[in-house]
Amino acid sequence: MVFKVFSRGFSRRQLAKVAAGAALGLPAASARTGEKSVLLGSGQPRGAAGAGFPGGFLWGTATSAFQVEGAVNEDGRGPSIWDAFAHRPGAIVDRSNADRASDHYHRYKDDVALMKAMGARAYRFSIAWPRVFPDGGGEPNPKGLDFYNRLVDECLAHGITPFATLYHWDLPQALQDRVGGWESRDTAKAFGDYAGYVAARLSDRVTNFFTINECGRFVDAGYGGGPDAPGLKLSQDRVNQVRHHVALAHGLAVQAIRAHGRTGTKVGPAENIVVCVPAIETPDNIRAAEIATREMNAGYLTAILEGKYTSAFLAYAGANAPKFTAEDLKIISSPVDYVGINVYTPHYYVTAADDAHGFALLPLPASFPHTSSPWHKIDPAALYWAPRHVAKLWGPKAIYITENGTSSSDQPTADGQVYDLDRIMVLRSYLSQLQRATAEGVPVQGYFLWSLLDNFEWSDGLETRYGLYRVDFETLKRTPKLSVSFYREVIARNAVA
Ligand code: PNW
Repeated sequence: MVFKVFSRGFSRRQLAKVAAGAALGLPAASARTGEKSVLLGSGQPRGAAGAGFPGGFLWGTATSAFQVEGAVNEDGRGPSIWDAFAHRPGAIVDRSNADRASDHYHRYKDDVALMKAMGARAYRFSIAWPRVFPDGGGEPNPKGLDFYNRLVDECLAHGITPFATLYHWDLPQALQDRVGGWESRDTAKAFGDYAGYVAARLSDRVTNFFTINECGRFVDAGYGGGPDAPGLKLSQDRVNQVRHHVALAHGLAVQAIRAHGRTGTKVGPAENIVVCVPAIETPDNIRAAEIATREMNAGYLTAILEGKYTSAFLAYAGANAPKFTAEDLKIISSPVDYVGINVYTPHYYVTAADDAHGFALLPLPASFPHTSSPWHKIDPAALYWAPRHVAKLWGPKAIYITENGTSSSDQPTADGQVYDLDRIMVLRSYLSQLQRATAEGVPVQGYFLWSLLDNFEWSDGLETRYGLYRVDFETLKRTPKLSVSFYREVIARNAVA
């Protein structure tokens, strides 16, 4: 049995009903095209029976400023730590840089149209701090914020809800030069001021903000000797202090948004939570994986959501523990409206252990499968356990999956198409596990697929492709990969397709 569903003239409530039908396991045709879906050949949705998401579930895509915008010298933008780093010989695997990237700065209208064509209802983008404050603080650059005014207006005109991330790694170079970047509390303070400035000007149209993207990545990879800007190799005590300042910056931004944003403005972190999967789903291992989640995220998420550093974290850090005050922890744990988590990969497999910690982390076999990015081990269960642990440990009002997706080799075939079947396989299996979580009542309200476009994948450069749309970096032409059809189908059915 296949229903024909036509989108024209549908109210939101009616569309929600279609979604509810999908939740009951009833196959619906594409609400976008009004045509029978080719993916419904068998008349049955794939995945678990009743593989629908809750009504009103928000489907979106995500990008970040430095990775897509280009236009690095336009309209008064100041340099960021990533500009200098991307031009450092040897820093970027494929020797590319992000001077032009996907040219989103000039093509944002086309890109919003691409989202609309998929039926996406939300866009998570980031604001480039050095566009708004070229010097990190002091004099704002109104032309910089204007870009985001235009982008937000374009989204709203197309029924796409904007979600703005305030920091996705492009620290103003001036702050790195002047005070040592995140090594200084001054940077946390400057971030709070910037957040307040943006909230005052955008919150009439942007209701949802995320503070900082992936503290867990950029602190260690940028300051601890990894592959990211600013490319420092600090000792562990200094890295821990950097992390503390980033947590403090998050809290100051939450407070600034409350102070300067319109009533009802919402805010939370967007963190690449360390994902702890029970090796085998026994009650003891599940409990152990919860304990492990709390400890393995102790330097940031746990501090934000509990207002303390766990005793195991402080004992483990020993003399390298960050220096902090009780007042700092109060700021860090300022109440948030939701928790955003980026989920790509399982980080640890956990079993129960009879020791003081209560959990053991198992070594990963060398044969564990991964995507075209070697760090990205594939286990769809990560997208079930990550939000479930967050809900169980901290009971937030809402959770967003702020990123999930995969790179893939993405070579066009002779017909010019990109049949990214590996990406579809990863997305389908991960989404089945997210559906399992929502069906059990884990309060996940939305999902942002990383990424709308091929873009500058940090130190991997332009040739590691995460987009739903392929970008030809010579012509900047966008071509939908097969996964666009897949995601459109998921959105239309509000179910795993
Ligand atoms: C995220 N890991 O990075 C970032 O937020 C994006 O900017 C990036 O393009 C995307 O994921 C794809 O890499 C991550 O090792 C990098 O677990 C590494 C990990 C996770 C996320």
